[in-house]
Amino acid sequence: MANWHEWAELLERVREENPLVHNITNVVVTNFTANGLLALGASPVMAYAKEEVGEMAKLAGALVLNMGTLNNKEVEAMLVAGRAANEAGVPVIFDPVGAGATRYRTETARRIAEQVKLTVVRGNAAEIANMIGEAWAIKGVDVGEGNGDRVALAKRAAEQLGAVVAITGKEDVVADGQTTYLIQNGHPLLTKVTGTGCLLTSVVGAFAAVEHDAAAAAVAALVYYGVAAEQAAAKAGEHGPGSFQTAFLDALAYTSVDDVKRYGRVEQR
Ligand code: ATP
Ligand code: TZP
Ligand code: MG
Ligand code: MG
Repeated sequence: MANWHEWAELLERVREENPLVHNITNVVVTNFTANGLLALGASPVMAYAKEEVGEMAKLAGALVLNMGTLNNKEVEAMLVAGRAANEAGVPVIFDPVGAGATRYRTETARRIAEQVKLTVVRGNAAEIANMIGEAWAIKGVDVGEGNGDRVALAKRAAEQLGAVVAITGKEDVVADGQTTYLIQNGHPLLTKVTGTGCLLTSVVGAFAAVEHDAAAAAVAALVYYGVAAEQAAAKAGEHGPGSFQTAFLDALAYTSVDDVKRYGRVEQR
């Protein structure tokens, strides 16, 4: 298998290069996302006006599009930014938050995928399934009941979307159409803090900014993030979600390449 231990070293490259990550994200997670990217060692910017997003996307190392609290004005800006990023060769990372929950979200996710060349799509199983025209229950923005084969789903989605697909949950799956990886890090407390999925999508952006191989960037980002969550839970988990959130931001800053190599659980499927 590809040596994911080598990919783990991308964490150091992010910290050295401090890439600018342009986010068009949702109102729930904006501050948490900016702080999480700073803790990692990246440089966040949020910019939404259609008059400036093309210019900003071209300056960035990665563009992150997140549909969490979408409206038509923002969708228009996402399309402008996405096309500009494509022109400049800037990777575009997409989080189809709530795809499948309403027709508007499902249609918008598909429209963005049609009009923008996406590098990585990161979502829960329901969002990814609904984005490619398959059924999977969703409750608002959270994955619903479903016991489909997530590995097979990730592969189909990667083929159909022509992008690396990361499906997260208790176990994470990354597929690039040829190879599939399973990552078994993380902690249930991540489900008790809003925006941990959205921040993860932006963290994938930071890794994709420093590494052209998008599957390597996605695997490295996910394993680092899961290990950081485990470290945070060990320090502050018993106090509950509030203390965990603070400890997690700290862990994003202090988790090292060695920690990722030691505690990472990655398999090829
Ligand atoms: P959802 O809205 O369905 O929770 P999301 O967009 O918040 O989706 P998640 O799938 O929750 O995204 O993924 C965010 C992070 O939380 C990932 O690192 C994932 O591995 C982790 N995670 C989610 N659920 C669990 C769990 N039960 N145990 C361990 N880690 C988890
Ligand atoms: N509602 C719209 S966006 C959002 C909520 C609660 C945040 C979702 O964040 P995540 O990372 O998917 O939990
Ligand atoms: Mg979650
Ligand atoms: Mg989400």
